[in-house]
Amino acid sequence: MRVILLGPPGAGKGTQAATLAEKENIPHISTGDILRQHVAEATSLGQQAKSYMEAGDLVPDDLILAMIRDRLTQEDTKQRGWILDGFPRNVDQASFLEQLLWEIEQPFDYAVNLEVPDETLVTRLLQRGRDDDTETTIRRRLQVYREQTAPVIDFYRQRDRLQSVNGDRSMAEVTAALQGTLQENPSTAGK
Ligand code: B4P
Repeated sequence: MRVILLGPPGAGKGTQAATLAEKENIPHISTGDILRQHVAEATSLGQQAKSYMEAGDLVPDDLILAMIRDRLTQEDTKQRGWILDGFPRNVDQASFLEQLLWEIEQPFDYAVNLEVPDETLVTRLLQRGRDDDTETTIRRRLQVYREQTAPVIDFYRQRDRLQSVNGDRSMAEVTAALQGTLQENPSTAGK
């Protein structure tokens, strides 16, 4: 199974990707987690990414694209698939991913968009309280989402590869809905 999980900040991408990856025994590839690891280790990438993340802006593509190429060409992605969480975040990243997956012969099954209203997103993120979960940063992340990430939904809709799931429910209900959606396609079921 190769799945791209889309949705605004706080939609439950990270939460659901971790659950699905464990159930399916596939790698969970989160660009947010990889970046936070770099920041924690103060690598050169982490030092460059930190200020963008703190401001709620996207980290520039020249840093992100090399990072994702490196991750998707590691050995563990070649077996049972993967679940991508937090990437692509703009249309240029989506085009890059399309080309990369073609090159490495790993076509994805679906992009699944988790739909959650803004009020729920803000409440969830304020409760979580990560460093970038302040009211100002959350507002900026939602703005960046609307301007840069939302067009990625149309990118996959135009390719007839988009599924939508209502993420405004309990975690278990969202997981069940996601699994149902992914298994509707006979080419992904059981893989
Ligand atoms: P991410 O780490 O991707 O952060 P996110 O979108 O805010 O989180 P996510 O949506 O996964 O949170 P979740 O719902 O799981 O990105 C952080 C930053 O990194 C970005 O702002 C950007 O700067 C940078 N970045 C990452 N990828 C990038 C890229 N490709 N290009 C450029 N920059 C990039 O969790 C939210 C909370 O809701 C949790 O507390 C969870 O427990 C709760 N929750 C989840 N589901 C719930 C449910 N059903 N009910 C109740 N609570 C729920």
